[in-house]
Amino acid sequence: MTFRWYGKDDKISLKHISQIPGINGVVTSLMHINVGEVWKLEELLELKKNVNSYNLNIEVIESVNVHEDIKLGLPLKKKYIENYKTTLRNLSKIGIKTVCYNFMPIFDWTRTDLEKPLKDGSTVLSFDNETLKNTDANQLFDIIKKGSKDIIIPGWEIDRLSAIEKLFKQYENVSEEDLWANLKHFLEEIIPVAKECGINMAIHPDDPPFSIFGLPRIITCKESLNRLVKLVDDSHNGITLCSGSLGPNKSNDIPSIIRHFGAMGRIHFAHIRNIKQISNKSFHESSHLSSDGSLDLYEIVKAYIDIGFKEHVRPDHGRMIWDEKGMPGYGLYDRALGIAYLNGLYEAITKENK
Ligand code: CS2
Ligand code: MN
Repeated sequence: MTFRWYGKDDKISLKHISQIPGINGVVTSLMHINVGEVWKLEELLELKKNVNSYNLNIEVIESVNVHEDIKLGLPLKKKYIENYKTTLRNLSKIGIKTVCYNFMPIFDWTRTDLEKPLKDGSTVLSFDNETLKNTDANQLFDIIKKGSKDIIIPGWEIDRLSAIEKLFKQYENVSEEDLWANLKHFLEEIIPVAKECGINMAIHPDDPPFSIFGLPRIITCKESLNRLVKLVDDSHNGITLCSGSLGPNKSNDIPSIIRHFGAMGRIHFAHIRNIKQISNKSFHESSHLSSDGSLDLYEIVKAYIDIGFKEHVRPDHGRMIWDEKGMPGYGLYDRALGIAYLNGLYEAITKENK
């Protein structure tokens, strides 16, 4: 069991994280490195030392982001792929075995509201497709900036905003098939290095799992994940199975997807969280409890236990509760409650099985 920690600037301390029952380590990254640049060994060693001093390990790196030039297949991809390889080699030197990344054009996860109030006064991240239709990318950035109270949210860095018009132009002629070809090229370059370093690469599904603003999005369902694992048919080419990202698409049967890719040994990392489907393409996040959302967390945890899953798990996002102030989706309290619940499901199901 792990917890995402955003480094020194995270309001949540390693001390508090280490007090969550059943925690082994953190999922983290070097937040200040611009996408495409090399992560230096000295900085990684320092990060590791800091985390270790709280009796925690760095279990997973999330994410080493992929430069847009790689996704677009532009000439500079060569340089950025070489940098990516160097970063992987440096990560292996501090003992990292799992690296999460995503291949979403321009935006990482996308929401139309970061503070949607629920009846109980908690707030959650939500996505309303009607709102998105009437919002342009600049307005969306304003929503994110307002909701985040100017805390820099990964995936929503200010430098992305300044480049947004250019990026949209660059993606105008990039089809889904082009994006697949660029992903294949990236994996053909990266996976041999990952293999040599003993690192499992774990792609995070697109969140939400469908196209937004007409941009291609390709990692959205079982079929696309099947295609992904075959692009480079090597066990180091695997998946971050995120229930909350695949969940908004009602035809994604998460437990069956877990069983399918688990049997293939291709799930290298698990994000477990719940969402409430409102209508086709609209949803909001919820507490982890099955009855609060649309996903059955019992069936999800059971599927992981049945496949003998031995990789790392983390709760993903949480609600903001108990007047906590901080990065929307990444507060301490509700994610810690999520862990307690997942621990309970895990203990109950494993004991039942015996
Ligand atoms: C999150 C992502 O949307 C989600 O479910 O887990 O922010 C995730 O961390 C990144 O997309 C991974 O690259
Ligand atoms: Mn996730």
